[in-house]
Amino acid sequence: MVPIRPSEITPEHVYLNRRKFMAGAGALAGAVALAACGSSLPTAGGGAAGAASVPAAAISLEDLPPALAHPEPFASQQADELGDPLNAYDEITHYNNYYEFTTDKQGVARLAEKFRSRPWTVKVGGLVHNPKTYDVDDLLHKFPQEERIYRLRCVEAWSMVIPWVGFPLAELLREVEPKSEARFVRFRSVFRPDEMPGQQARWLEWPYTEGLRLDEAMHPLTILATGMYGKLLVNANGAPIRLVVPWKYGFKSIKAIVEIDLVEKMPVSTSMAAAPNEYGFYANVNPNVDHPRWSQATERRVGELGRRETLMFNGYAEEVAHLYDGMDLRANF
Ligand SMILES: Nc1nc2c(c(=O)[nH]1)N[C@H]1C(S)=C(S)[C@@H](COP(=O)(O)O)O[C@H]1N2
Ligand SMILES: [Mo]
Repeated sequence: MVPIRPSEITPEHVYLNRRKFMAGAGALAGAVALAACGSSLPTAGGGAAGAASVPAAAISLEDLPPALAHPEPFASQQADELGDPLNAYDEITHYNNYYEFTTDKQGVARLAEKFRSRPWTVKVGGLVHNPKTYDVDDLLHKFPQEERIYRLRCVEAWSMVIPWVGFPLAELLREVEPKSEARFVRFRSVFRPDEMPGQQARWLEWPYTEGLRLDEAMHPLTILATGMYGKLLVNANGAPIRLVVPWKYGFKSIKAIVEIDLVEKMPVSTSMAAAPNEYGFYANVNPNVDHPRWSQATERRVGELGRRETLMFNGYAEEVAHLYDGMDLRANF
């Protein structure tokens, strides 16, 4: 069994802030953290899902576009374009970062089980000509849902290969027509402390917030994911709709989005607010720029022994490097 380093369990800023909070509250020290340390990772292989993972039971498969209507986990290919195998459905749905619920990656799935991800609306506004609030199920039918097999590389240096289903964010943005002053897109997750125990304390700034430069948001690789393995997203992966930006560290791929605003100024993301010297706005995967407290040169692919090299822009350099021409990637981390 590969020992999991604490840095892979919880980003340090979260750990430290939580300790601060716990000390302040003088409470529940036993509940803290790193409980996952000795436990094993989910095993690789075998894509089949447990019935407990089936989301949104109220929606019948006939009401879903074909790309999301698979009764069992389905992917059109078993590997990414580099030839590396997909992670298993059970791995992807049971090893999660979702701080609204818990910092225990293997505890998210259970804590998120009862979260109500429907009905759900996404409000798109700010500097746009046609602000609009969408029901998420209308989005499923309005835009063609397609499979995208992407690597997800967490800033904590673990990674997976995930067959998302979704649609390009650019299609939604074109529909609301950004005004010429719009330069960034800001995303906000849902705020529901009653259902999300992690939000009951202010150890991070809620709601979880992220941002992209407008050209990054319009890039064809950037998607809003509505599904995974041919099925609707489960709560642990950010149901009913989340961002996926495959060339950036995973924390940019914000879950459970309720609001998207076009803005003029660079948004301050939750991670930047928590530790500005450790988490930048760009967060492009870059093996040459280490995190202040650990190397980013290599990563652990969940389900594999040993480590593999981290690829520039997570292997998407050909598609996205031009977005950063002339930029100092060390300064703009
Ligand atoms: N709202 C919200 N979005 C989030 C997070 C979170 O805690 N809250 N964690 C991020 C991090 S750190 C990662 S690595 C990915 C993990 O996505 P996954 O659990 O679907 O693999 O989600 C990102 N999106
Ligand atoms: Mo992450």
